[in-house]
Amino acid sequence: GAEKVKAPFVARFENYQQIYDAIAKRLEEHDSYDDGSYGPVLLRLAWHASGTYDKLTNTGGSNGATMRFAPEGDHGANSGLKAARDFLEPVKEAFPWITYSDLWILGGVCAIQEMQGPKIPYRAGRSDRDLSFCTPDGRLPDASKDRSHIRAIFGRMGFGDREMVALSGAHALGRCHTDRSGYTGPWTFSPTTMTNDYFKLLVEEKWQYKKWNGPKQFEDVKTKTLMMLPTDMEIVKDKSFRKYTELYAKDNDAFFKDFSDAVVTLFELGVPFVQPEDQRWTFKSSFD
Ligand code: DDH
Repeated sequence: GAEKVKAPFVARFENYQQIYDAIAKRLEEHDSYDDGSYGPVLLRLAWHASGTYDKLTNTGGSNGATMRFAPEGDHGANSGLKAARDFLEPVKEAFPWITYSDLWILGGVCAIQEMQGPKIPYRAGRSDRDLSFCTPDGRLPDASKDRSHIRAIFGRMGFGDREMVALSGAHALGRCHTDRSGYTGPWTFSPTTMTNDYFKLLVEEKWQYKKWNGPKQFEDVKTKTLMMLPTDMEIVKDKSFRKYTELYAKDNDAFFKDFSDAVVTLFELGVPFVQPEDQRWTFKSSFD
């Protein structure tokens, strides 16, 4: 008689939407972390997994999830990201078929959408690789540096000025921690909601050096509660960057559109996908 062959499990959109929903649920349940959300640190994990990409050697990027291993996990720039990796561990246990590298990026997508940001279309297909794929230290930006450093780091990934400014708008979210980067404070008054406030504040507020024992950073003159990194100030001081900063300060829709496009590119750098570009998935948010 005909033999029944069990079809192998091939994950589809619905399976990834289930994981999205599980992450969104955990975000809602664990609301006493930092300013009330793991969202910002989840986004930072996805960005630091991706931002190691080097287009010349086609190394680094989100494929591999090599930050799991000491050489890369211990890089100064990745300080504090264990909180995000640990947050996602129960999700990995519940859905063991997803790779860490796909999960970390899905975490970033979920964080942006759940914090009321734009939709971030997603492709699956990253594989986990061993520690021999860890990238050398120094591929992520150093906040104490200037515009030429920003252009060197993001240019190495393949980005232009407009995308660099759009991506910087992620600093509407989250905060600096003295025990992680050495810097302190949030960039905006609503660090768990995605807005264009980062650009508005850069353009509209007056900024001065903060007087303290820590690294050189800026504070707003009016309330002294918000912060900007030296690299953030370059986004408004450099003429070419400023053009886009002013655009995004005036036009939140333009910011959301450009941010989404640039983040999709960022999250896919160096990944050999099978799923075609025109068949990305867009996940439903918990409030859709
Ligand atoms: Fe960032 N970022 N980032 N950043 N980032 C920090 C926090 C967060 C730089 C430095 C820092 C991007 C670009 C840059 C987020 C997202 C993104 C902190 C503080 C430093 C320092 C870390 C800590 O103390 O906990 C620099 C420099 C740059 C640059 O462009 C030159 C980009 C492109 C993104 C992105 O997501 C696309 C987020 C979110 C946080 C908040 C994390 C948290 O825990 O809160």
